[in-house]
This record gives sequence, structure tokens and C-alpha cells, in this order.
Amino acid sequence: MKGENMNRKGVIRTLAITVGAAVTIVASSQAWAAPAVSITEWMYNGDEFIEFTNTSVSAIDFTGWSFDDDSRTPGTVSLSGFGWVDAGESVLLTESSADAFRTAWNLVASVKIVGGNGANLGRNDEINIFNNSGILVDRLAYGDQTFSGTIRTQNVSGNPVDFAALGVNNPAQWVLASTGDVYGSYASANGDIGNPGINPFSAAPVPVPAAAWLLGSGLIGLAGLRRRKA
Ligand SMILES: [Ca+2]
Ligand SMILES: [Ca+2]
Ligand SMILES: [Ca+2]
Repeated sequence: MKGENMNRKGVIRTLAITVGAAVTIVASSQAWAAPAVSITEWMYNGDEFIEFTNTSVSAIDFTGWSFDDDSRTPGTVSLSGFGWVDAGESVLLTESSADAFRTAWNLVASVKIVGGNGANLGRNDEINIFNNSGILVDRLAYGDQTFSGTIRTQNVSGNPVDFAALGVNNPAQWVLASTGDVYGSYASANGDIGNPGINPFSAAPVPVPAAAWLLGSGLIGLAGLRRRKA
């Protein structure tokens, strides 16, 4: 009996390990897995800005991080001024001064803005964000003249259609803002439309696909079974 019990525990342990491995495979194969920091909004003309969101589950220190446009050179525009950015927090890089942008969009003091971006965006351009090692974290190459049928973010911002659009670098998965949309868009004092500092995908936990959730539940169930048997 004792040997049989040991054997059953061994089987359960093996099952748990197998299910655990399956969860890892499912999680790592998700196409929607966003980078730790994602581009979440941009407007190339008007109250020009780029919004970055910490889409990870931990705060990130932006010291040494940087932005560049299509010249793709790490270190071109420092983002160190953001300091520590909380999980889910959205921060802004703007062409105008931080104060002017904050006033135009009526943003509260807690919204972090790095102003005076000298690597300005054009109608067909790129947004590149690099970490403190100069490694590319996210890129969006856009432009209605380059990518036929995609949006032109002139005085109206571009927004990801869903969480799955983040980190994919596909301008076809971005849509123009409109007042009162799901992104919380509104008009600035200059009449531009956007939602700088607001990101609908950071308000809720990172979604977990159904398959991984079920496998995860199975793993928890097996762990409980192991404890009862012990
Ligand atoms: Ca511009
Ligand atoms: Ca440019
Ligand atoms: Ca936003």
C-alpha cells in the first residue's frame, strides 16, 4: 500500500510538471505578448506626442532609456526624465515644452511628460524606444503614404485597436481617436483629439488566454491533490 501511494504521488508530480511545462509553452507562444514598455499612442502633427506605457507587472526605471525616430539610434533623445514608471503607467514625450503640453491637454501634475523632443515625427516615420542597454524595446513604423490604407495622425492621435496590437509593429492595427471613444479621447485647447496619459489597456490586469488559464487551474488542482495525499 505504501509503495502504491508513493507511486501515485510520483505520477501526480509528473503530471504537475507536464502541465506546468504546457502552461509555459502556451504563455510564450501568444502573439499578443506586449514588450515591457509599449508604444500606446502617437500624433505626428499638431500637439505632437508619443505615449509609452509600462505594460509589465513591475515598475521600470527609465534612467538611460531613449527614443529615436527613423534614424534608429539609441541615445538620441533621453527618456531618463521619466524616472521610475509604475506598472500600467503611461508617460508622454512631446514636441512642445512639458508645461505647454500639460496646459493644452489639461493634464494633472502626476502625468509624467518629457518635453522638447527634437527628433520630431513626420507623416511617414518611426517610433523607436530603447532600454538602458540600447536594446530596442518597441517600434512602430507608420505612414499613410508608406502603408496604404493606414491612418494619418494629423491633429488626431493613433490608438491600438486592442492589446494584441501592442509590440507587433503593424500600423494597420491602429485607429484614429474620436471624442468620447473607448480610449477616453477629448479635444485639447488647440482642438486636437487624443487621450495622452490615458491607456485603456493598463487599467485592467494583463489578459490571460483561456487555454493557459484552464491549464493553470489544472495545475493548482493537482497541487491541492498533492497536499491532501501527503
Ligand atoms: Ca511633426
Ligand atoms: Ca522624423
Ligand atoms: Ca493614451
